[in-house]
Amino acid sequence: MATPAAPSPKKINRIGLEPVAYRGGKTTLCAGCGHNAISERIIDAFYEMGVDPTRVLKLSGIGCSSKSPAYFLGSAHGFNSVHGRMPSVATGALLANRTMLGIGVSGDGDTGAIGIGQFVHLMRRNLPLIYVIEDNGCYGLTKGQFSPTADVGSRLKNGVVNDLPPIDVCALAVELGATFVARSFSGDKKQLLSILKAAISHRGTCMIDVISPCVTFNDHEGSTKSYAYVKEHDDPLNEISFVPFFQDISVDYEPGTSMPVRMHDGSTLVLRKLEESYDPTNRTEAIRTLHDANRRGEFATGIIYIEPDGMDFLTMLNLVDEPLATLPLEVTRPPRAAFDAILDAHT
Ligand SMILES: Cc1ncc(C[n+]2csc(CCOP(=O)(O)OP(=O)(O)O)c2C)c(N)n1
Ligand code: SF4
Ligand SMILES: [Mg+2]
Repeated sequence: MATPAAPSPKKINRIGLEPVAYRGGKTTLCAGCGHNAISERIIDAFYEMGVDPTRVLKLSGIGCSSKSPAYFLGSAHGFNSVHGRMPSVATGALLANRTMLGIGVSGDGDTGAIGIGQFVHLMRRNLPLIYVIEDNGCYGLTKGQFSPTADVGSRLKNGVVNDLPPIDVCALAVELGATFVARSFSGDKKQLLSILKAAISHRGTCMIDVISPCVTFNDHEGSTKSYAYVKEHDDPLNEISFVPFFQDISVDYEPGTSMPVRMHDGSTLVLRKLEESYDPTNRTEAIRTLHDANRRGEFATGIIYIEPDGMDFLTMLNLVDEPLATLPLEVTRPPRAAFDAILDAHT
């Protein structure tokens, strides 16, 4: 009798979890929506980096995009907040527990319209948070109206033409002080995965604008956020290799054409220049490059700006090591005698 084949070993990551531990609920978004592809990459990135999902805080506002956190990391802590108000909820939550890894998912409407005030202050604070914009140039959930990232001349299905200039959320983030700014495309698995893994290693605000076509309302000819248009006009600035701190591999790179960036957690990001002489550590150059690409009707993708050693908001506040959320009552509440002393001083 033939001996039965030994079962193949289960695929696990460095903390012993299987990929299924990183999945969430079944998506209720339209089949083919770019947002679903982004959830898949988030699942892959957190699995490959061996992040404990129970130590993750996932947040969002309102929109099809903001429903996405329900579809990844089912055992993480989640908060689906109010339209455009996720940044303040994230700030409060991370202040209460600085040991959590925060990821927020927003939409171009959620961020660029009702939430623009909150977005601006989040970018200048450098809160340690991965902030993903699932950017389809429209309000998908409310049936496809133009959002503030829609390009001039872009057309709705019913023929209406957008004649307002767009907000470039990447240029805005760079200008305001975000320390990790990237742009990608939901259809570019490799690039988006590398960017997300690097973002997990960064300490500070990671603003990642992902062009994510809305197949139901904004994927037709005449739209500049359709799969066909984005594929045709994607202009990558760099090719990204990422070596996490737990892989003991020495990184080979050609000086002049590649640039290694040492991340906060000891990982290495190697950026091979595709655009001649592009330096992603130069803020002014980043903004100029984004303006040039916009003028040509192209999307500059990749790591647009990176400052690996910038001071983050929580460090700046000089918080105690123990998370505020778990400090015992005896520490957070002054004793009766202290209150009495204050009252006595005022009588
Ligand atoms: C205070 C408030 N105003 C307006 C709305 C209606 N609304 C819901 S989602 C949305 C826009 C969503 O667009 P976006 O953020 O781009 O997400 P998408 O659906 O395109 O992924 C709007 C205007 C709301 N829910 N709450
Ligand atoms: S309406 Fe558009 S954005 Fe919303 S789920 Fe469908 S394809 Fe995605
Ligand atoms: Mg949208």
